[in-house]
Amino acid sequence: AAMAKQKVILEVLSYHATASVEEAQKLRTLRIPSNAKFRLLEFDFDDIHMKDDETLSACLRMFLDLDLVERFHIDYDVLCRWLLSVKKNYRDVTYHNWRHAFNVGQMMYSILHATRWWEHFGTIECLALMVACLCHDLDHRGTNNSFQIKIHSPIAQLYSTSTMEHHHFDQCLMILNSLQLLSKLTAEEHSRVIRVLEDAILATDLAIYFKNRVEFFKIANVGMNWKLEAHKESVRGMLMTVCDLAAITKPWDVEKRIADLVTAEFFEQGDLEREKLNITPMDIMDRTKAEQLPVMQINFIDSICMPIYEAFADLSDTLHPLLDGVKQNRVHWLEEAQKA
Ligand code: 5BB
Ligand code: ZN
Repeated sequence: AAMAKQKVILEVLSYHATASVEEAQKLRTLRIPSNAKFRLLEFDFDDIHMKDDETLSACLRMFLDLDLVERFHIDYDVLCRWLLSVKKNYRDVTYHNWRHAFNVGQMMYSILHATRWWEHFGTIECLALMVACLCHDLDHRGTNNSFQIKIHSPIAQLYSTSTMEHHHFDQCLMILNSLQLLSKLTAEEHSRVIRVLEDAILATDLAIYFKNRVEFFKIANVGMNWKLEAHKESVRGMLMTVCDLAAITKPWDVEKRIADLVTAEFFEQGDLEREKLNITPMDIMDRTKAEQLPVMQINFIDSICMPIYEAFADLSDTLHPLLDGVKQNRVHWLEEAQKA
């Protein structure tokens, strides 16, 4: 069984894109604009007007500003090659692509700043969280966990729960190791980063969010004790979900555009299920049920989004704008539902 698993691991990881020397050289010599120029501290940040190069410069700016490069003696050239590789190992799928990962990273950065929680987490955990955000959907195929299981994909043979999330983490480790991004960390620092990183990437499985949120709501209720590792661990996991779902907090035009991408990707999976697997897809993936989407978004907001953004607004006043954004989008989706 161990041998069989080894074989599957090799098969799954064999596809791996690396950056060219020229690309790395170009990125290394780019001037990196300020975070203000990119609006990186804003919760209503939108990447639509940015070129791919600029998303990479923006990542460099975030790592520099969080003092991760100096603190961990990260070689700037290695950091450039690592970012290029991370970007390359996202596929050109409709929603779960590099741009999504980049937006999740920007949201984490803006939250760590606005709340000043970077002081509580410290540089090790901030490094792990930023790497986690940029890597949390690596090699996503535009299909969900249950689809991997239905098609008996090699990844599903490796992991029966949090299937894709385990794979995103494996891909993340592979790229970190192949470029030796963390080579200057002490052994203790290194193992701590990897532990926090694994928890953070696995936390982006909604099933894990549901399992862990009960505990989190209790913490949000009584207030955060930053001296307790259990509290910090809980907040880190929930923060990943907050960043992952943050499209729902954005100005309506941005939210509408991103929801259309989510919808398109869901429908593409539904089409595959109908054509290749001969099954009727669930409603959210069924393009014949497109008129139900606004109602589905309202359910998504009420059952998943509102509770977590409410809890985070309780933890820090600075996060209230995110909750306000969710509430405004709920009004818009209600209007859409009445139109339909
Ligand atoms: C979410 C959980 N899923 C297993 C079943 C469907 N639900 S849902 O009913 O809350 C739902 C969520 C239904 C429709 C949806 O979108 C239709 C456009 C969504 C939805 N999900 N809407 C969004 O705007 C966003 Br963003 C998302 C998240 C999409 C990524 C799915 C993976 C979640 C990882 C945390
Ligand atoms: Zn994601």
